[in-house]
Amino acid sequence: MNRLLYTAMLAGFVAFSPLADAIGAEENSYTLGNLVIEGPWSRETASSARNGAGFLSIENQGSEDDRLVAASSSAAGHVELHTHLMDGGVMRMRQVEAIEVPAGETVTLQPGGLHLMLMDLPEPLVEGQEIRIELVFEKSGTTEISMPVANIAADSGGHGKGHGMNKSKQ
Ligand SMILES: [Cu+2]
Repeated sequence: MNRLLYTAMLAGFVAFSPLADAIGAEENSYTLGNLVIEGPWSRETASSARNGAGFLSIENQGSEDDRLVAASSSAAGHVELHTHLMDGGVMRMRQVEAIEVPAGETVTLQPGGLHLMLMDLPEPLVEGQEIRIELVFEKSGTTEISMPVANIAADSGGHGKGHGMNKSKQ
C-alpha cells in the first residue's frame, strides 16, 4: 500500500479511536468467552529494527485451562510467541508453541518475559500508532484487539531499551 495513503488512514483511525488520547491505557480491555485481555501495548521500534514486541495480560475467568496458540498482525510479516530464558548467564528469547492460560489465573506478557514477537515489520512501529493483533486461543477461539504503540522508553521492566537479546552483556 502507498505509504502516504497508509499514514493518512492510520491518522484517521487514531483520530476517531476512543483510545487516541489514552495510549497505553490499562483499561483497554477485551472479553473473549471466559478470557479477559487487558492493557495491550507495544513499543515503537528503531527504523533499523526488523522486529517489535507486544505485551498484554490474559485473565482466564473460566474453569477450563486455555492456551494462546497463535497470533498475527497486519503490522508484521508474522507473529511468534516468545519467552525469555536464562542461558549461561545471558537472557535469551525463545519461541514457544503456546502460552498457557490456566483456569482462574492471569498470565502477563511483559518485557523480559513472555511476549508477542512481531517479526519482519514492513514499517517501523511509531509511537501513537495502534496496530491490530489477532489472537488465537485453543478453546476460546479468535479475537482481534487494538494495540497502542508506546514510546520506546516505556516500561521496560528494567531491561533497557533493547528487546533483551543481550541485556546482561554490558
Ligand atoms: Cu522475542
